Amino acid sequence: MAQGRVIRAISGFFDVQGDDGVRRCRARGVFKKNGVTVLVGDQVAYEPIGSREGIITEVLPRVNELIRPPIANVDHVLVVFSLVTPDLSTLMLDKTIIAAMLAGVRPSVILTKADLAPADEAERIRCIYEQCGYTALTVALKEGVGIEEVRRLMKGRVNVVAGPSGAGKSTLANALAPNLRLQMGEVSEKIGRGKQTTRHVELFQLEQDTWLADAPGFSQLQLDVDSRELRLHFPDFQEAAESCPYRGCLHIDEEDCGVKRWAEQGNIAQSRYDSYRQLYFEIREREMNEY
Ligand SMILES: Nc1nc2c(ncn2[C@@H]2O[C@H](COP(=O)(O)OP(=O)(O)OP(=O)(O)O)[C@@H](O)[C@H]2O)c(=O)[nH]1
Ligand SMILES: [Mg+2]
Ligand SMILES: [Zn+2]
Repeated sequence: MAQGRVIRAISGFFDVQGDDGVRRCRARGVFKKNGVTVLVGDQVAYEPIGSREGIITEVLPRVNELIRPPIANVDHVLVVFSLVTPDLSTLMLDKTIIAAMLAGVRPSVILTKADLAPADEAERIRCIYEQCGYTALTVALKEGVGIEEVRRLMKGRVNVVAGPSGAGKSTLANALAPNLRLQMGEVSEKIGRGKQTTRHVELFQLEQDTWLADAPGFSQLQLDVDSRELRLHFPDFQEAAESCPYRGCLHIDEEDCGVKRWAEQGNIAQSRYDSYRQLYFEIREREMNEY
């Protein structure tokens, strides 16, 4: 039985890259009945038909799985957000990072359009994420600034971009591999948002062991985490949390909370603490509706 990797999914068909090239495959009929889904990134077993087609007979166990974008078996999420146009939502950025961590995938932060933002502001934001322990880069894609650093980060891994429409995800992929010729879109001046130019997740092999998936942008994301455990996914809170009055402090309404004090003093970025509070209450409300 041949094995390969799903690189593209188009209306019921899956392109599978195996040893002898790419085949357009259908999934075996029983998959639907058994609730088996096939994701881009899946390792699959297939029966070849002729020289260019096949049938997927089995989806091999996944190492991990992201919901936004929908993809399996990635090593690294490039969290791509523009500093301006569209304006940076630190809440969505923080959320996207946490979603990657919850899926067990390492995130790095790529802040695009540095050519359009004040340099000190770009650097201030980059440092917030570096202090969290993530690799964080600012890039100016049209001028080619920062591309080689991103390339080094991706080497030897299966990478996927995640971020809002218009952030520059396809522009980044094109800058890394101009032969891809991916479609790029304008950002609407009127509403300040991207136009959902990329429609499908698609994996490209850049080098022997290096893959990159381009993916549609998204503006909504649900974090699958208990409200009481959300705090553990903010690495920049951990040191301050040691001076909280008790273990398990939620850093919300507690007296003498170390995290709140650090945020007030500027030792934890205000935007990070704001994201935490907002996400805490968002998750809390969902939990209340569940019971
Ligand atoms: N000035 C500047 N423009 C950029 C940069 N990166 C991307 N852009 C522009 O931003 C716009 C949107 O870029 P895309 O690559 O299509 O954005 P995307 O994230 O792929 O968007 P979707 O496919 O809709 O999710 C395009 O007009 C790009 O030329 C950058 O670093 N600087
Ligand atoms: Mg795109
Ligand atoms: Zn606390």
